[in-house]
Amino acid sequence: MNFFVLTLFPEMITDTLSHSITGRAIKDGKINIEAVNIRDFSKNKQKHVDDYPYGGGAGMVMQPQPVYDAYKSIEQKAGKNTRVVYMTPQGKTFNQKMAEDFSKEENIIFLCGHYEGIDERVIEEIVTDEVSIGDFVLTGGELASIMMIDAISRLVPGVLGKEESFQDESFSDNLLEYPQYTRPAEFMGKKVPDVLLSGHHGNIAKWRREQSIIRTIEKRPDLIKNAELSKKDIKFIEKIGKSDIIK
Ligand code: 6GU
Repeated sequence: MNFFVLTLFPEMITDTLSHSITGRAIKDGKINIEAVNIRDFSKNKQKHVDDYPYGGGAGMVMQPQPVYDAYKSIEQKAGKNTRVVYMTPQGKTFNQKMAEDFSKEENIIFLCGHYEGIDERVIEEIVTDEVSIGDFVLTGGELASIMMIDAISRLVPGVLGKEESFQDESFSDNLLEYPQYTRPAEFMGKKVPDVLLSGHHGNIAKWRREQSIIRTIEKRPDLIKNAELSKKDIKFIEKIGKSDIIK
C-alpha cells in the first residue's frame, strides 16, 4: 500500500513512521510512504507558500499553487481515482471502520495544512475526503495523518505478524479488549485471575468475553448498543444487573 503525504514537514512523517511496526512494514515493502514537500513547489525566491487572508483576520493561509503543483507531481504515480484526504478538524471523525475502508485502497494521498488553513479553491479541486481525528485543534495535519497511516497500515495484510494479530482487539466488534496479564503470577500482592492459570480454554474464553462486556459497559457504554451480543452475552448482562444499558 502506498501513502503519499503532501506536507510542509516531510521529516515529521517519515521519521515518526520509521519506528516499530510501521518501520518494519516499510523495510519489508508492505507499505510505502512518500512525503512530498509542498515548499519545493513554491515559485518565489524566498520559498514562501503562504500569504495574508483576503478579507483580513489573523494568521496566514497556504496558497493554492504550491499545493496543487505538489499534488500534480505525484498524481500519475498515485494512480487514477486515488482518494485525497484533507486533514482538518472540520472533517468526519476518524474511527476503526474508516481505517478498515481505507486499508482496502492501493494508494492514498494525504494533504496536511498549516497556518490558518489552505486556500479553499485547491481543496475544492483535489480533495475527496475531509477527516478529523477528534474534537480538538492541532497546529497542523501531520500528526493526524501519521495516526491515520498507523491505524490503516496495521490492517494491511502481512503488516502484523501472527503473534500481533488483531482478532480480539478493542473496537473489532464494538467491544473493548479484555485485561491482559503476564508473569509474575503475583505483583504487589495482586494475583492474576485463577481462571487464566487453569489451562481450561473454554473457561478462559468465557471469562474474557465477560470481561470485554463489563469493560465496555463501564468505560464506553456508548459502544455496547452496536456490539453483536449472543443470547449468552445478554444473559450475562442481565446477571450483572446492567440490562438497562442495552435497552
Ligand atoms: Cl485532522 N487537523 C488539524 N489541524 N487539527 C485537528 C485535526 C486535524 N483533527 C483534530 N484536530
